Amino acid sequence: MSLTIESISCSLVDIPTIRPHKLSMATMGCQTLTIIKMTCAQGVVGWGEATTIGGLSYGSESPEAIKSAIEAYLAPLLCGKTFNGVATLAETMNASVKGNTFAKSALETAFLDAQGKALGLPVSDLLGGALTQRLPVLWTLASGDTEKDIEEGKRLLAEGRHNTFKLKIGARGLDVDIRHTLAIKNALGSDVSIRVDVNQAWDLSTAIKGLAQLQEGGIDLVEQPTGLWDRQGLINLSQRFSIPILADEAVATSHDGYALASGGFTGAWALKIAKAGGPVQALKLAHVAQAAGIGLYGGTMLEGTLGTVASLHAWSTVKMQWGTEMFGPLLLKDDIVVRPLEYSHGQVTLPQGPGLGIEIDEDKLKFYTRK
Ligand code: MUC
Ligand code: MG
Repeated sequence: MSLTIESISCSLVDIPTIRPHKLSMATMGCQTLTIIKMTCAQGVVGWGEATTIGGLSYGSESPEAIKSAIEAYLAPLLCGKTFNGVATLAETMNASVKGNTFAKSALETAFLDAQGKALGLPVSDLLGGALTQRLPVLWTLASGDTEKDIEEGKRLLAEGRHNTFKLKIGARGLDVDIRHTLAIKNALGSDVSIRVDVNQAWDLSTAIKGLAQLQEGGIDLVEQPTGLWDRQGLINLSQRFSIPILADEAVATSHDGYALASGGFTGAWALKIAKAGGPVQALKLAHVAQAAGIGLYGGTMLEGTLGTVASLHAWSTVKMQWGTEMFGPLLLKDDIVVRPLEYSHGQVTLPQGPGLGIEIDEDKLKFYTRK
């Protein structure tokens, strides 16, 4: 189904978080969503989101740079042109703009939303069809305080909202991080799956010590222990320990996936639409993983509902052996959609309806847009 893009507008939306969220490289108190409105001929409107973490401390595109890349370069390339699908849209963007996968992800999402609405089909149908309508979702305990994290974990278990938790470590010394992790593991009980995300903070020798202790302590998964550039180090660690390693920052596109898999990496990969350049591009990495026998995990950049739902449509079409972390909207004090997502029993429901299946509350969008 061909669509002519008439205009693209872009807003920076600042929403406070429910509590400080501490990662190894930044502490978040507010999340900035870059929101795209794509208006196509016949009045069809698609929405997309590009979100990163902690300004420029996590990724190489800041919210302000994403907005500027879209307004100055990508929107002029796309407006006035007709596309029959995401393949030609991506080809047009990639022919003139290198990198900038966050910005491209928002545009690919908005085009899929518009195309789904025009065809009367959910985005998951455009991506191959959903295998499931309910996806597992863990929660990240990252207040920075062991006792507060235990309290939060116990409350969420009692409410039945989540049964799997990820801890953010790496900002403090290894001994402190191991004590913190094992205290939470012991307090929440042996049935609860605990994973950690180091966000690249360890050098190789710290990683070797840390992985041995986490493996011994019954932790289920260690995410990105070392620098994203150290591909060989990550491959060696994955072969040396039986605790599985989840590559996150090290695996953005299908090219990274191919290099890791052919090098002998044995762990799992975190898919993120922002790293890859959109839901379709992220699924290309998923297919490399499937071909190589590598497990998958649905990752987040702590997006609001729009970006979370775009990811869920993609994740619903493949088997996620390690579940997902699509809890971003729950970390935000408010959102810009009319109906929030339904989270319960450690799962989230894929919205129904054409396109992404969500309705933007344009008054709220205006209220939270940076002036
Ligand atoms: C990351 O690196 O995984 C995902 C969950 C969370 O708390 O932070 C993000 C980023
Ligand atoms: Mg991570």
